[in-house]
Amino acid sequence: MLEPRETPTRERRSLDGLWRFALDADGVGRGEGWWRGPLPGAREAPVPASYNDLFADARVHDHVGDVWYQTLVRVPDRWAGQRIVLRFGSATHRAVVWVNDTQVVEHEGGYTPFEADVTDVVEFGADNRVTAVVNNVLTWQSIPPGYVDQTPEGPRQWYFHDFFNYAGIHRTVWLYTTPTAYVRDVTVVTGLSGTAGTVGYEVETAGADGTEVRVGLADATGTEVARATGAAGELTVADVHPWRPGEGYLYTFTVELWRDGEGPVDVYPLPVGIRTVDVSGTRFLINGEPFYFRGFGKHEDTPVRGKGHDDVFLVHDFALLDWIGANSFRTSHYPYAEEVLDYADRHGLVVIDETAAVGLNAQLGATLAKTSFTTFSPDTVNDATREVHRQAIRELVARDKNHPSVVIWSIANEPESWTPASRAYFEPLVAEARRLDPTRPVAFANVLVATPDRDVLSDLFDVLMLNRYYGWYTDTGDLPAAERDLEVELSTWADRYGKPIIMTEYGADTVAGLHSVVAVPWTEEYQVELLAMYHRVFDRVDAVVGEHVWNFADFATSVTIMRVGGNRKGVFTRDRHPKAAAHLLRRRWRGSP
Ligand code: BDP
Repeated sequence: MLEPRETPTRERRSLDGLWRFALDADGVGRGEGWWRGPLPGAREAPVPASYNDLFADARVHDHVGDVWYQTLVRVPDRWAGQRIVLRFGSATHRAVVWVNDTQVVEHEGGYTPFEADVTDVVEFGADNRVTAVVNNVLTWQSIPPGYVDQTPEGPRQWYFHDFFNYAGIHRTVWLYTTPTAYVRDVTVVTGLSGTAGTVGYEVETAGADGTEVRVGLADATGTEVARATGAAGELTVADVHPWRPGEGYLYTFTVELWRDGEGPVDVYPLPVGIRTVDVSGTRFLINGEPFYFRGFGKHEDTPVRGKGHDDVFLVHDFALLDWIGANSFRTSHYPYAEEVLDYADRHGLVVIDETAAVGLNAQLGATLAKTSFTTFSPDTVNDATREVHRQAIRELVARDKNHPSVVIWSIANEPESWTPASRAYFEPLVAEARRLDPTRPVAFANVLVATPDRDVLSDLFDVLMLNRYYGWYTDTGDLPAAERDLEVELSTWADRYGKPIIMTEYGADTVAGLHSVVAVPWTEEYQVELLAMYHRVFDRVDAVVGEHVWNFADFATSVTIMRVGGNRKGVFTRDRHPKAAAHLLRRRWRGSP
């Protein structure tokens, strides 16, 4: 799926800003046809942002069900004759959209884009009403899953993951044009051989009878280095400048649709980084060289705006990643905004790209949602859930396949992975991820109870990604015991699988400003000592090829007795101030004093 861009043949207009906003506490808006006129009430909400923390109102914060957004957009006369597309970067967790009185699209899944061709629905040279109903309910058939209890006070949402269920229109909404003959999709696969690079490509067009596809590749100075004709092929670049961690060198791959006598009827440029990714034994290779992941599991989470994308925090978070010496991060636990991946491409950050399949795990559910259930069953995570999960993988790959920064598909976080049912559930999903993209390793983040003796999934995957909390959830406060237990477990994984191991989570809740001369849990000193202990072990286990601390920053969670003002495992506070551990990491990762 292509991002909307301004090109010689395309225009785009952002619909971001204040929209009308209405809470549909009684769930009557769909029946009453709220899209047909101005929304009730006087509330307004910014797009993009989560709505939960905007108003001083618990009913909004804890709302379960539909909310409505509405705006007016003028479609210029000069756009007549073009194809007009309305595109949402995301709406969490599902949405139905109308333009004027016509329903144009509905979409399931809170973290991937969707769009509708609205050419026949809009009025040119006039204001058009765009209305979206956004629903935040998590069910056994959503990714991530959850369930709703009916209580005397109304519906109560439960879920099995450790981040607050922020909802709303979280990413930019675009109205954009394409010509009627247009480039619908582009897939590139890059390679390196000696000093040459290759860009294999496939272009999908629509309405393009009688046109010819021409492609060209320009280097970062704009000099054309290769060109070809035809919808599929391979370009060769002599003396290639590869994309590499720390240096986001990008070429521009430009697709043109030519019609005889008319010249290019559509033009679409795509940034392309030429690099390779491989797994060889216990090594993770980028451009044939061993790569060691240093960084974090992150969240899209900031004060007030929740999960709304924000360029200020984008730039600031990447500046902090650079300051601390991180070279990579995981999009825990859902696909992040496209702007984040574009930025990672340009700045040479390496990304583990994750679906929103978090919490497929009855054991975690028992802690977080105080309920007992069987993870995989006809009444809980079932075949229908798997289809939603499969679709989530498809949409992730469709959106992110061309990003050089993305080097691993993570198809789930901490699912149940020790039962025959879990294997039956995951086998086809792994196959699907490989079918969709044979070029990138596939992995999942393994939960601490799924030790090498219990786990039945890891042979299906290319890289072992382990989330471990020795010294926190187990061996609490006992770092010598934690050090022994961690090393035994890591060595067992290494011996048994001979695959690269990335520690995708390790950390300790830490209240900024809490100190103690004796390092006890929750203090800054304890976080420092715990991370240092993990690092000693990583350095002794050769198969470990990466360390991602949990978490980059403190983040909002649902209410449980395990959390005080959210999850405090951040190395930075929620407003991005460093805890003492930030300096430890900076010393290790940058070698800075
Ligand atoms: C793991 C989860 C992560 C949590 C973390 C924690 O993958 O989402 O936030 O533990 O407990 O179970 O801090």
